[in-house]
Amino acid sequence: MLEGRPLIMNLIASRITTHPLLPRLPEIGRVFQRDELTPEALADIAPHVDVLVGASNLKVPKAELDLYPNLRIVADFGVGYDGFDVEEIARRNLLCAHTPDVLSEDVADLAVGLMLSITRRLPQADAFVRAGRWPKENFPLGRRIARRRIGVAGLGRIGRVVAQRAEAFRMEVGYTSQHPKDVPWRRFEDVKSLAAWADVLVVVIPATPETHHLINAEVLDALGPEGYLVNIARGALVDTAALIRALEEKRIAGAALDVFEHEPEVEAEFRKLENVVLAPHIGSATVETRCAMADLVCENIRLGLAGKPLLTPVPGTRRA
Ligand code: 8YV
Repeated sequence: MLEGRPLIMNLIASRITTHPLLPRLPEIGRVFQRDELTPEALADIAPHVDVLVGASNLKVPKAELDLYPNLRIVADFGVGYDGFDVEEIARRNLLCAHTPDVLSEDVADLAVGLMLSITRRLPQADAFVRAGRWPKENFPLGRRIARRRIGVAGLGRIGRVVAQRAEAFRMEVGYTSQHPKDVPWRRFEDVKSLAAWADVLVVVIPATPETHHLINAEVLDALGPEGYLVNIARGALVDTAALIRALEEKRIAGAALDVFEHEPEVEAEFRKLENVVLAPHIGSATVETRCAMADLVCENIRLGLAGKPLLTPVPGTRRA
């Protein structure tokens, strides 16, 4: 705390002008942009920082936490917290909030959009018309999704919404989850058997050391040459080299990806392939949802600073 106002260190780059959180933070405290500070300025300010703001695509490792000896709250602008050292945050008894639920519908919508984009070849259809090819050529046939099988790998908050949307498309739903759920859909023991059953495999599993490269060559081969992969979770869940090989060798029909192992860098091979649809991690990227996420981040920070229970603490960390 400096001059009576809480001090907020923001790790989200200020160049991201579309970010609705950035103008909101000064309502709560004095904000410093981590990426704009010189090492000397950082050293001066760091001991006074109360709140650290990050996002799911940023890293908050122990070394970052070490900089702020008086830190009280870590706020994540996102539902996923795989970049945050949650164990260390809990060990230090810090408050830690994230933004579940408010983004589930948008992320699920993107899964459906990607599924339709890859099966009906929407990006190629758009390019075909723009290039003036329609009067002279036939556009190749796509594949239907109605009455086909969707495998939701990870029936959590977002996975459930994906499954509900798929039902409206009259798809048959299968899923994996750590524990059986009270849902009318078929549960599979593991992702390989789900992939073998499904026509479209949608990955909605949190990234942890245990789920690293869960979607490997074996799972892709189980999905098979008629099967499509949709990843809206994290790039690290998929063995990228194995996926590129499977796509190049047409051992799966296609992949639609919103997330990448080394994002924002995307492997050059993906850009050359016809049987992929690529998006720049836009699952939650609508005005409405990003504003709801910003509201939730601000509310959690306010509550935490006031010593009141957080609305959405990260599991494994304290609520108040
Ligand atoms: C965001 C996300 O892209 O919530 C998550 O886990 O990956 C996304 O909602 C990200 O947090 C925004 O920077």
